[in-house]
Amino acid sequence: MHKNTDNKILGSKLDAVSKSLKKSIKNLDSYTHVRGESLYVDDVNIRQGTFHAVVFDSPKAHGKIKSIDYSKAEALQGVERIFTYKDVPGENEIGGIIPDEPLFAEHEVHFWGMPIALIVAESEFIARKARDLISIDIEELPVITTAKEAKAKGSFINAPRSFSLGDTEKAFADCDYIFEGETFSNGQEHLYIEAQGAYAEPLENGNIKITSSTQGPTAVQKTVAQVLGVAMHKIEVDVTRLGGGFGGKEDQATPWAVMAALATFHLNQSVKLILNRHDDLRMTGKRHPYESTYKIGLTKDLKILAYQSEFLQNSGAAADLSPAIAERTLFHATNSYYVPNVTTKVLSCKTNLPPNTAFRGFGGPQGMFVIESAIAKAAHEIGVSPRAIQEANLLDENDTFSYGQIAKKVEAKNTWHSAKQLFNIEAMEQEVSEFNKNNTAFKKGLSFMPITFGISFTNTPMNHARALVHIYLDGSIGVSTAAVEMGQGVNTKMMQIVADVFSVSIEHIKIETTNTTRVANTSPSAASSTADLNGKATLMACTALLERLKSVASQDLNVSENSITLNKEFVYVNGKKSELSWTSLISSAMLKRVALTENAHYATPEIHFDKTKEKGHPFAYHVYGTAITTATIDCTRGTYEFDAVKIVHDYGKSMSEGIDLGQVEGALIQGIGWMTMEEIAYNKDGRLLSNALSTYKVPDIFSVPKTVEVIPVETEGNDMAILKSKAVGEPPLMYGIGAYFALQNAIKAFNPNYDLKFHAPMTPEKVLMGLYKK
Ligand code: LUZ
Ligand code: MOS
Repeated sequence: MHKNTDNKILGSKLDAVSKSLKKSIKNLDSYTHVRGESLYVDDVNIRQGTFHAVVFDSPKAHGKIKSIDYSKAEALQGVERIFTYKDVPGENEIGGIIPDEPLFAEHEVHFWGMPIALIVAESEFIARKARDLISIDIEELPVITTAKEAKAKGSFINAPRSFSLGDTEKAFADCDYIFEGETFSNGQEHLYIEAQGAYAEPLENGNIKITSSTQGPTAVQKTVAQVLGVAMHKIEVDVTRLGGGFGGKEDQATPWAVMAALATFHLNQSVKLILNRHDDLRMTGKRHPYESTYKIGLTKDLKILAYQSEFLQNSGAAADLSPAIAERTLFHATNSYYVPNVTTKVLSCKTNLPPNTAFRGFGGPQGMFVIESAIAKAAHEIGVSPRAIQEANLLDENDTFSYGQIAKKVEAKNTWHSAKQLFNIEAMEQEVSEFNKNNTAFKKGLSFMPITFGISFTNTPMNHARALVHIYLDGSIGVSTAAVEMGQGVNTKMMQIVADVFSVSIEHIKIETTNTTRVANTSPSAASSTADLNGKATLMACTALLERLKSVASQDLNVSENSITLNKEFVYVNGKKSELSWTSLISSAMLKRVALTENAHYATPEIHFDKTKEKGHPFAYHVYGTAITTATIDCTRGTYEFDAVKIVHDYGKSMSEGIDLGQVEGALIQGIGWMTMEEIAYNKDGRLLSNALSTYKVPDIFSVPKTVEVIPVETEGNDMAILKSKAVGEPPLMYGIGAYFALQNAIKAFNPNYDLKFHAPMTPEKVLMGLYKK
């Protein structure tokens, strides 16, 4: 679907396209993936006698547990034991930010799908059969499913947060236009291809090894230790790779690993727990639905002078990562715009849904959707193109974000104007208006979507990583970091760094599994920061080893250290190849008893944030970009297609064109899915209705835009990014927001009386209602 950019369109601008993008390396995993040889949790060679586990979960969203009868299940042949909260030797508590989440329900249940017990049996089949034999009596309590209801009842996770800049109240008095409204964006199912799972095995002395499909090995280790009441060093967590995470395994891979470990702890036998798709959909949290209100004030020349919004986050039944996600919503509430007077507030509303969690963008997309809605509303009422308002307010160098950070190396205008020029916006608009003039049964719409996304964990103390690099005596290299490979290609990037520093071919390098005994106290692989943080640590470790090797070479060749470089597996002196090869150099270092192992620690410099003032400099840098989306709607059916999404994206100096383009395309489609088709539905009793892929529609190959064009903008990159290649994981998801507004503009072309609604996803049903609503 990616089309190489036509040289004619680019013309002389081609030179402006980043030259470094020529560098292209295949994703390391591509070979084993296509051969079906890549290893996941379910592929672990299980020990003889391994038990299999299934979770028994609540069949009601809220209530008091009156009684549970396990006797029939326990009597089933092949059932080993059923574990409940009574079997927890340490704390029955898994909450990461706030301790408000039991591993197993004790006397009350708070969401439909809340774990109550773990059935351990000889086979998964038997455990499932046993689950059907458990009877439970629950006295039902009132169920809250929406954030608004929770707010009305005063049901919150924690205290609200609020950011402000300037004097919003006063500024509204100076505005020529003021508009208010409300928006809704729904949740989103992660739908990682590999469901949640873990395999626990007993080692000697009560130690336990866990293979987990987690983005956060340390979170698993810490929580297992806490629940079992043992020290962290008794627990080893190992991760080879995940079949996708998208944030769904940042916190919510933990309970399953803990349960498997708990059973192993008691039985001294290996235990495997892998959720099937239905259990996973029902028991795990998703992207947070948000109900929000906005007030936007503009001057006659379309400058946004004041902006106010209140975000109601549907957090679900426990905090999970909700407070951090709420915070990121505030950080991105003004997207790519400079607004001098801003007041934003977020309330994490406690409901009886599964605890909602991290999902690519981490609350940022929800915040951006609201200001884009406010701009669309203002444009509609004033009678200008939304684009005119967007363009008049783009962020500039040295503008201040509402959280106090000063914008530097801003590419908002650059990507915007490059997109207009490179994609020939006049021709695109002409085509849309001609089409709309000549067609009644079909209409086209076009939208612009600029993005600005902050890179770093918003929680400053999480921004660190380590790398452990061994050079073995034959010259081969083993690299361990905290980075978890989940399909994003981070292992390939780590390998590139090592190959670059030592100038050796990738055949010499192995990226090890992510393991808490080799790299400890890690942050999860999240926040788009994994390659930056772990890459910087890897670079530091390799550079320290290189210095040592240069010293060895200078002794062997009797030349100064400064004259030495490594090039294609040979030592060069003053740029000239010597006889000393990489492998001979390593042998020599061994004979000289030089340490060939290095451990490095990287902590992002400069960042800080003061929560008491809600001001600081939380992000190492920002990623920018602009997408132009065109859509065609079928005005008889309400169905639609995306003709094209054309993007100018700020990759910095990409390390790998293929991998980064894959991230942009994947994120874009995931964003379009969230905005246009993926419809999470719970009934008012809190039961998930969209509980299978027959009722939860995700984008397939037919819903992908006919053209996706991504042009890298020439930027210097950023020193805080690894090798000046900017983080790419999350930012492009937000291009998908443009899909909503392209559809909305197409509806307006058909029905000029359309009363704008900001209620995502924009499903065909909603398009149809918009087309014919008077
Ligand atoms: N996870 C997290 C994240 O714990 N903190 C963050 O700031 C974040 N941002 C994006 C995605 N995951
Ligand atoms: Mo995340 S939303 O796990 O970066």
